[in-house]
Amino acid sequence: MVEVMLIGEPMVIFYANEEGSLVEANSFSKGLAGAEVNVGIGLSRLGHRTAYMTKLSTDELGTYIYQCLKKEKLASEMITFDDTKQVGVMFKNKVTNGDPKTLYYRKGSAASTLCVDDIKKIDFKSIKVLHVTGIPPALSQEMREACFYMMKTAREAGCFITFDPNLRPALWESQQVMIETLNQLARHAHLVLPGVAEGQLLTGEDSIEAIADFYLNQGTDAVVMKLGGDGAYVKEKGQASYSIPGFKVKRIVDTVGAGDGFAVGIINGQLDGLTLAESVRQANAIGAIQIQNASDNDALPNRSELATFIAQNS
Ligand code: KDG
Repeated sequence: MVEVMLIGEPMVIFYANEEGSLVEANSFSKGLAGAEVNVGIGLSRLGHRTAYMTKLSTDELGTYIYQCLKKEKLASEMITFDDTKQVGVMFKNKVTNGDPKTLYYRKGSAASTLCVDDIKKIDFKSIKVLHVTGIPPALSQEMREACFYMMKTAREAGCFITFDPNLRPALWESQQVMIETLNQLARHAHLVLPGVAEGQLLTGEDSIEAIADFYLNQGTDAVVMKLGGDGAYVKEKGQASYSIPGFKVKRIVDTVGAGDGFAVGIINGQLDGLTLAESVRQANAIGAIQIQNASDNDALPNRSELATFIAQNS
């Protein structure tokens, strides 16, 4: 039985091997990227049967992605192919600290053509958790409709829905459409996982309390807000808010993928029957592991690596 369902656009990423701007970079390493695929890999490594719906090209890059997904043991029944399209490609520069620059070449990709008819093939009654991010609805009108349909149908079928707004302003037609669409999608989620800056932009509120209240008043059960090195702020419907401190890291290598690692920790904790506070602690740990590695998913831990990290850093 599939425990977790994800839908998204996987990309081939080329990481610069030398520090500096992409203008000067000459040598790159190849990898797999994509917010939802990162979450899928993380959950699969922790032993959860995870299905990933996407559409790939049949060329070498589509084949590379397919092989990576198989290697990570993601359930592949929902992967389809289109030999007239390409997969998305992205480039990332190498930084010594903080956020790298990313460039996307993904418009019109195979995955961006996924639509409501594809979602109709999913049996949500047999799935425990649906995790959605704000990236697929930015990719095309079909994908946007598919996301609304998917969240509504999954909720009716009794799935637990987590939603990470994952803002990518460059992919949207306007900031206003991005804000309206993502806030509407968040209404269908049980748990919303914004970063502070994302929450401020989406709600127009300044404080973390007011951002959380915005989503709770919309009908979500809980909000877990990512506070970077300070950990996370949690507010559940009808309960007092609390914070869970973050883990100290020696050196931040690259922040991309930290939010995906965070989502892995939350979902893993919920599937394992942990409290939300215990799940958030795991989420903080996986986020901290992620920022110490340049890859979007190479460092995602298995169960023993996660336990060791928490034990050594508590
Ligand atoms: O969250 C990590 C992602 O940013 C990265 O893997 C690429 O999914 C991606 C995107 O669309 O930005």
